[in-house]
Formats: sequence, C-alpha cells, structure tokens
Amino acid sequence: MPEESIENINFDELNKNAISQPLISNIYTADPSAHVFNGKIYIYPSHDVDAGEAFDDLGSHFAMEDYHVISMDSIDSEAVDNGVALHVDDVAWAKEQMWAPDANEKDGTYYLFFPAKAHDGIFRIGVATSNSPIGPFKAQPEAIKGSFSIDPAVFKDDDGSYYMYFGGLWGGQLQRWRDGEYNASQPDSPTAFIPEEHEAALLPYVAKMTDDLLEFEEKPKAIEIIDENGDLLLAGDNDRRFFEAAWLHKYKDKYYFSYSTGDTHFICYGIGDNPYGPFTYSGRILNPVVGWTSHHSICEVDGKWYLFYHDSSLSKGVTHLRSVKVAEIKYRADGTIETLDPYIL
Ligand code: FUB
Repeated sequence: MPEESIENINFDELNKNAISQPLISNIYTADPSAHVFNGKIYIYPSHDVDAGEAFDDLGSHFAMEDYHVISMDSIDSEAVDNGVALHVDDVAWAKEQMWAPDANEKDGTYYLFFPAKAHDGIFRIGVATSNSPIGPFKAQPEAIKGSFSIDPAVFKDDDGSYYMYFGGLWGGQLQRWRDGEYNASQPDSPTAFIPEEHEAALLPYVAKMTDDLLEFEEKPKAIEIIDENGDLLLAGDNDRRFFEAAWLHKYKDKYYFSYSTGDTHFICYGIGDNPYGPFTYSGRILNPVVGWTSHHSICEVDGKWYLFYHDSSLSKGVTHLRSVKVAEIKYRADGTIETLDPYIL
C-alpha cells in the first residue's frame, strides 16, 4: 500500500479487521521464509530496525544487521523468537543491509541463505551453516561465487536437488546486471537501467545448488514469466511483472513461482512444469498490505497451505518496521489460488 495513503488509515479499525495478527511483537520482523523441519515450523525473517535512515527508493532505510529465527510448535501455537542467529559483524564479506533470507536443511545441517551488501556496495548472497534450525549460524568466508542481487529462496525438489531463486529491482540492484556485469554508473538512481515499458520486464534468476549447498552448480538462468499467449510480461505491465521476493513451491506436481510486484504491491504467481519455468502468470495471492513492501513464503503444514507474509500495521505504517503474519490459502480445483485480502473492511 503506497506511503501517501497511510495518513488516512484508522489503524485500530484496520488491525481489528486484519486476517491475522503479528506472530511476534517484541521485535519487528519481515520477509518470512517458512519451513517445517522435524515436525516444527521455523520462520526465517529479516529483523527490521530503525537505524535513522530516511526513506528512499534505494531502500537505504532497510538497514538490518542481524537475523533471528522464529519457531512454532504448530500453526496455532505461540511464536518464539530464538534470539540472534547471525550478525553482520560475523560475516567477513558483508558490510550492511541483511535483507530477506531463506533456509533449508540437508543431512542434518541447516543452511541460512542471505543477501547483504559487500564492502564494495554490491549485493551478494551468502550461506551460513548450523547443526540447529535456530542457529547460531557460521557464515562462509565468501559470498556464493557468481551470486548477485537479493532475496534468495531455496527450494528442495522431490529428487533431492536444491535450487536458489533470487533477484530484486531498484535497491536490490537486479537492473544493474542487465548486461551480465554490474553497472555502477548513476549510483543514486534506483530506476537507471530498468527497461522501457514496451520492452520485456527484467527477470528473476534460478541456479541449481552444488551438493554441499554452498555454491551454484551452474550459471544462474533467467526465469521466464509469460502471459496466457506465451509472451514474456512487459516492463510496463506493473501489476503483473516481477519486482522481488521470489518463492517456489510445488503443489500437485506443478511448480508455483510467486513474487512481489514491488511498487504495485501485489503478491502474484505463475505455474510451470519444472523448476526452471517458464511460469505462466496465473493471478494474485495477496492484495496490498499496509507498508510499501510485500514479501511472502508458502508452506504446507499438516496438510494445509499457508501464506507467511508481513505488513506494517503494528508500527502504524512505518515501511521499514514490519511484522510477520500467517494466513491459510486455498487452491481451486483447477490449481489456481484464491486471492487473499489482508484486511476485511
Ligand atoms: O527487507 C528488505 C527488502 O524489502 C527485501 O529484501 C525485499 O523483498 C523487501 O521486502
């Protein structure tokens, strides 16, 4: 929901009518990546703080420094904040801006995947490991070779392969990689190098992970999001094209690639037949929440499917002080997902 509408919001009324309440309120959390490990729910969010940075379109106000893991015994039970799991000071290659993370498990080791700005100001994606899903995590000395941009999401397919989905526009720098190398010119412009409205929209990326989950096994490939005619979505198709917050889940043998449209504030999805796509645009999962950003994950818990998402209702609309929430989603018989309204007004 755009910032300019916030002054007109009656937050008491809105919070009363929200489809869910913040899972925790002792700290601000955002960008929830949820997984079930050993029968318990673990949520890997960003940890929002107010570092005093002014709002800008490069996301400078998202000045996060560490990660906490939230756990829940069941979907209705109390959510527990397990404290600091990884701090930027303990990541040799990272300087600042610990943005949306994800995690996964392999052979009893837990892997935290996270983006951060390196000392040269370029976003990279790193990995940290632990023998516990709540950490503490120990970071690899260097970022993943060939990684760039933000918002990693790591999906485990049924054959045991793991794939990382990533990318984000504006402050997430994806547009600076259009020609295969980082373009450092016009450093203060979030929209430099964004395609013209009639050109194909910028695409997110996917890469299969190596067996040890510490590197990419292949050069990242662009993920095509196409319309009902098989054409790539255009950059001017602002209500449908990719912006950030990639997620991949599988439902009844189909692959669902979901994402945020950023400045139009929708969580949308496309459906495909394999982890690389193409994904055919299929609709909206979540209408705009309070706050500029929208970000999510989708996770099956005890046979039901849930959308983990965030909004800024607890902070009364402060864009960089968000709270993680959860709501059930429903699939129609044709495999499409019913759109959720975050507030019933
Ligand atoms: O939390 C910082 C950034 O805001 C994330 O990386 C984006 O997805 C957006 O939620």
